[in-house]
Amino acid sequence: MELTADNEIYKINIESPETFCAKEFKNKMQTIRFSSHMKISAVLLLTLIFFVPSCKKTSPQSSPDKTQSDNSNAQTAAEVPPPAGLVPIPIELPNPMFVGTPQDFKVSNLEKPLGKLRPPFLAPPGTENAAFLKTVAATDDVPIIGEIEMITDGDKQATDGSYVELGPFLQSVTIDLQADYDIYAVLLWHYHQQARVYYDVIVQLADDPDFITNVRTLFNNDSDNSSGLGIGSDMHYVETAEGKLIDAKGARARYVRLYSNGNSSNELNHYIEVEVFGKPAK
Ligand SMILES: [Ca+2]
Ligand SMILES: [Ca+2]
Repeated sequence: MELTADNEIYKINIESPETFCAKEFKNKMQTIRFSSHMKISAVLLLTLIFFVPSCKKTSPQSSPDKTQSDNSNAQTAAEVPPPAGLVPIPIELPNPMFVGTPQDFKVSNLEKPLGKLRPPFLAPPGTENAAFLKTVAATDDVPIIGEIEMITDGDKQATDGSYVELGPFLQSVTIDLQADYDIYAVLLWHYHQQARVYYDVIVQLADDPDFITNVRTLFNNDSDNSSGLGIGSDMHYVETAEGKLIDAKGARARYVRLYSNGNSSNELNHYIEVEVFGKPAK
């Protein structure tokens, strides 16, 4: 007799053991046990096949409100304009002269490279480079290479002929914007033919050319006060074609001064360009 996975047949056979010899009965019982296990396993398997996918299927449906909520949030985020109607400032970058950033500088407190382009810097519409072609004064007014005027001539290329070289020790350049501006960012390029770190980089604003009245420091990475202008907590950074962008937070000023004190390659001080993004004060 063929055994099937039917409880009724098992019952009949078990109730009539005398029709089997002892060996046959034992074999039959093992087969029944095996079949029972198979049956239980089959039931479990069927349960898993039908129940689990139905769980997966129902779970997204069980939270339709959340899905709709996520979608509406995404739409809301896309529709929200930048804070207070701000727009990216119009930065034009020069050609890069090297790719990547060497990591073998023995410079303390060195900023880690971003590893990608700097995100757009946002400021009120109409913010422009107020330093373009404006007058520059320097502590070293007889540069070793180039002319002081090159700092605001709009040429930001790294090549020879595009940078001005000032003497060693602490040197500064001062840009006269010729009127008060609400300044949102200062963007500067010391040098970007090769990766370098410039020391004692300090950027200040003031209301007068001698930096006596209403002096504000926007950036200072002179960690040991070798400049005598106070200890700065900003980080050293590696010069690249992107320049160094410093947030000025809308501070109002006419004069912008930048200090440096040599660099990781030599004791000299260099400038390719300084841009001051602002709007005329009203
Ligand atoms: Ca220039
Ligand atoms: Ca220093």
